[in-house]
Amino acid sequence: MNELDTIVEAARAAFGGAETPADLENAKAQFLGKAGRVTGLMKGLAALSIDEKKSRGAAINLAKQAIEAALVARRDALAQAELQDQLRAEALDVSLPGRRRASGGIHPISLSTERIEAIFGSMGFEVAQGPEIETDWFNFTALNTPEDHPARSMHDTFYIEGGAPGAPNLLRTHTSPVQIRHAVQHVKKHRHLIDAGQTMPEIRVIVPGRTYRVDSDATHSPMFHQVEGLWVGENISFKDLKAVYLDFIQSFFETRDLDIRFRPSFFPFTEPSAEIDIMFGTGPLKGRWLEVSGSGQVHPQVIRNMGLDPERYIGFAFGSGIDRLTMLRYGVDDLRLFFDGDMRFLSQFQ
Ligand code: 2NL
Repeated sequence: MNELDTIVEAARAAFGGAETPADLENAKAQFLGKAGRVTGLMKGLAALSIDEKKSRGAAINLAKQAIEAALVARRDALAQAELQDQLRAEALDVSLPGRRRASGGIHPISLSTERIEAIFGSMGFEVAQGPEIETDWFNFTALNTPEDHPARSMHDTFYIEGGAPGAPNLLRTHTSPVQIRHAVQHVKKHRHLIDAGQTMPEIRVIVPGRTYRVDSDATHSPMFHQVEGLWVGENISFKDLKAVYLDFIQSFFETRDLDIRFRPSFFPFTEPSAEIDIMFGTGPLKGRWLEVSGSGQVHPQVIRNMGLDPERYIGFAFGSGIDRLTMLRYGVDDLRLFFDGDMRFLSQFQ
């Protein structure tokens, strides 16, 4: 092998051994750079005759072209390899399953509340809302609750700062105050009809919502949910209460095989008053009377506090625990499960 072939072979070997573009450029300098071996051969031409220059020069050029071709080939190969590495590193596995966004759900108490609103809505009841922080007047006095009634004690009610002297504001103990607020607005709106001796549209409203009492065990929570109902007109009686409540409770539990009974009771805001019990004819609760609601004919003083004449207007009211109705409907035995926020429990309602 002549000297030029040896240099070309050496260049090919050096280029082939270069693993990176930088290595390759270093190898190139050894052959084609200013101090490189090919450049050295060119410099040697100066000492030769014209004829020798021609033939030797042509041979060196051929060798140089071969080296340049090897350089370009190796550059391409390294670029290809780099591209392949990059493609491999950035590859997407399109067969992987997507990441799902976890979807929220509706809390069982909210599910019950929505059902209750729909059922009473179908019977022509409006749904009203009001403040959870109440005045002593709307929560107790307007509802005919005497100053010394145990429900008004510090022991039973959460009192908070603010309010009238001697009558601090409080967290509402029932949703009745919202019914008083609603009734007062209703009466104000229809005052001209009432005063003209004409017929006022009936008050027919339910108020679901959060209520608060100082009480905490497996069946009592300091915050609980209540739905109260109120129907006031010129001729609304206990038979209307019985029809409405029976229809409601049978719709709520999705069965007609469900009995209802009224037991005499006492509330300051109704007279007469009654507890409402229900009994299932089938299922796990079959044959047991279960207390689900308080009720009664709205007390004349409460009618007066709404701005109406009790000689002319009469009606009924009831108050039921939404938490308890929900426990019965789903067979839940501990009220606190509703408020612990445990997904293992809550996700069962989705
Ligand atoms: C109970 C008792 C009851 C009422 C609530 C009421 C509301 C107005 C006027 C008269 Cl605006 N009464 N509400 C009446 C009787 C009973 O609830 O222990 N519920 C769980």
